[in-house]
Amino acid sequence: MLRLDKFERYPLTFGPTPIEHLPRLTAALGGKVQIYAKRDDCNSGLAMGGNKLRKLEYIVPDAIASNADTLVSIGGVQSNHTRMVAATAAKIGMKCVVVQESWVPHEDAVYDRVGNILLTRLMGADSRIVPDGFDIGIRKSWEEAIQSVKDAGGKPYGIPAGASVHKYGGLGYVGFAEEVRAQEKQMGVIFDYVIVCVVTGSTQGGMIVGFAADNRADRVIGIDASGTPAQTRAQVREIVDNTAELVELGRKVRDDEIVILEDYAYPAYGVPSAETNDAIRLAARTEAMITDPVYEGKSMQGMIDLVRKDYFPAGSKVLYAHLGGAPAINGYSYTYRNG
Ligand code: 5PA
Repeated sequence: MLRLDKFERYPLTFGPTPIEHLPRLTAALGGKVQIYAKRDDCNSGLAMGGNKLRKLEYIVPDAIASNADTLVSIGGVQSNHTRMVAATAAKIGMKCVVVQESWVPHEDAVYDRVGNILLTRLMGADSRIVPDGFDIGIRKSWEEAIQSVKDAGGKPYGIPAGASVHKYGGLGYVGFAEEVRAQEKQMGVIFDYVIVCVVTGSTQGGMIVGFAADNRADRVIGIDASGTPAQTRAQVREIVDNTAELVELGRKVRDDEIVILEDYAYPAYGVPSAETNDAIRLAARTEAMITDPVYEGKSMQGMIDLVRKDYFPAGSKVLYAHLGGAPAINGYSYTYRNG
């Protein structure tokens, strides 16, 4: 038994997210493998939701207990995470400063006006665009933003990129695994694989710990979208170790239980390939399921390619973890001008 219950959780989501069968996508991919999706993209009424809220549910109690008045976080210009931190701050009555680094070489005229950043600004966050490039680690620009809140007499609470290297960042997705186990019982199915996009690492890291409890961590297939997979893998490793200890998994997770495929992040973080765009269109046209060019489009591309390559034995049930991110698609208006 994992000890997730000893951690306080501040509810930001509706509760367990639905799992749905995707029959038309399944058929479009030949029907040998059954495709399902767990819809964490529909998990909340807070500013369109997404994976970060599961993580933030375990971080908010610590932020409140610290007597902070300002949440300070970081991401790219079209970061989903900074949108979710802005939403959380609004919901709990704190101020919010978010640093938006220039992680993506954007070519769309409205990139810094629409989608995530529009929503972030609308919710009252102080959104600061800085020129620094892509890096999932602890950033100087973030430390400076924390200092700037202190200098102004405020009390900051820092949340790193993707809430990942926060001490409680992995707990939310341990909860995902517990939820899937309960849903499997209700539905009378067992999922053979889980597909998850990985960048800063605590989504997959939490799942790995959660599924290690019934020895199927290696069935969590991470699809790298960072383009810096060595750094992502190292960060997942660190999060897995820390989270396993927190929830008392009782054993060390082996390196071969951390599966991250590196083949789909090209040409770069935040830039979709032709194959990413084909995958986004296929999911949209078969299931009206919207995936984005930065994260979920790449994990969708990975899943489609793996099905076509017979990576999954015939008859497998594959669960695609849809982590959100659709608002960013507005920043790619030229790419999708013809659909
Ligand atoms: C993100 C992350 P992890 O960062 O936990 O590995 O999750 C990857 C991921 N899908 C997958 C969506 C929709 C995501 O938003 N987004 C970051 C952001 O700033 O939005 C942390 C990078």
